[in-house]
Amino acid sequence: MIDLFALKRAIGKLEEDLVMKILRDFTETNPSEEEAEKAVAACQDGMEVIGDMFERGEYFVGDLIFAGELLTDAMEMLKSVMESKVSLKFGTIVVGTVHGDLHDIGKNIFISMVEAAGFEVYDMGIDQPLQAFVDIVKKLNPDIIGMSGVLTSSLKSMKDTVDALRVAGVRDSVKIIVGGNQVTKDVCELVGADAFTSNAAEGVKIVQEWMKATKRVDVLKYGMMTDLQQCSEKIV
Ligand code: B12
Repeated sequence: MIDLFALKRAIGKLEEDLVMKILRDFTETNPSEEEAEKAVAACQDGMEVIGDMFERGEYFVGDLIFAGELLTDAMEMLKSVMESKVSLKFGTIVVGTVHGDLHDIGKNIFISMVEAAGFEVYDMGIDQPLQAFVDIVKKLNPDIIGMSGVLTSSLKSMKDTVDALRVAGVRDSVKIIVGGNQVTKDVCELVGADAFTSNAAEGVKIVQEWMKATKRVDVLKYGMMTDLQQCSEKIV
């Protein structure tokens, strides 16, 4: 029997050894699908604690980086259980850092969190040209594209990328969320994205809402959603 509160607290406190011990013990008990889903949700809750502490100035960027790595390792351990027993793929999301930008820490944190939330993620990497986004949409037909960028120049790259998707005739086949510390509602509108965020946990909530709207993912699993940063549309 896994102690979900202990798992959430250990993630929140970045206690790597304890997190790994809890999950190792858990996977050795031949857990059920339901238990595995709850373990993923507890990890996600722990990341929200970290996000809150970061916003309050109690954790720093280094802690976020460590948290991203910790969650990646935790998900690796849970994957062995989930791949065989849990069907948690609520949607497919392609995530890349836009052209000219080499920063990927925030992107990787979002990827870890959105994977933990049950999305199938394709990580394009950094400095991705416009055509790479067009090609990947045509190839994978994802539900969602996530674009990351922290440089001022990245905002133009985001807009150029959305324009390229439009010219290629694939813009309307995907939802687009832009992330990074500079994105705002105005930027989102200018870029032509559907939503924006400078908080990975909030980004996860936004994409979950989208999938719930389109694929009827279980609302109760994630609880009540807060006022999300939609760019041009309201969640219904
Ligand atoms: C670390 C860092 C670097 C590292 C990056 C390492 C790496 N692997 O990413 C290195 C050393 C490579 C680097 C290089 C440069 N950097 Co730098 N860098 C930073 C620094 C200190 C931290 C960035 C970071 O990781 N933040 C922490 C993460 C967690 O935050 P985040 O990215 O916003 O991500 C969060 C959210 O935005 C969201 N999110 C992010 N992406 C996405 C995507 C989606 C889809 C979603 C939903 C959410 C989401 O989730 C994350 C968690 O909540 C910032 C300073 C700062 N205050 O940001 C400067 C900063 C971004 N860099 C800057 C500069 C100038 C540069 C250089 C030009 C320096 C130089 N002269 O070479 C180069 C540019 C290289 C390039 N072409 O990209 C400037 C940018 C100024 C500007 N306005 O354009 C900054 C702001 C520093 C400054 N104050 O001057 N940098």
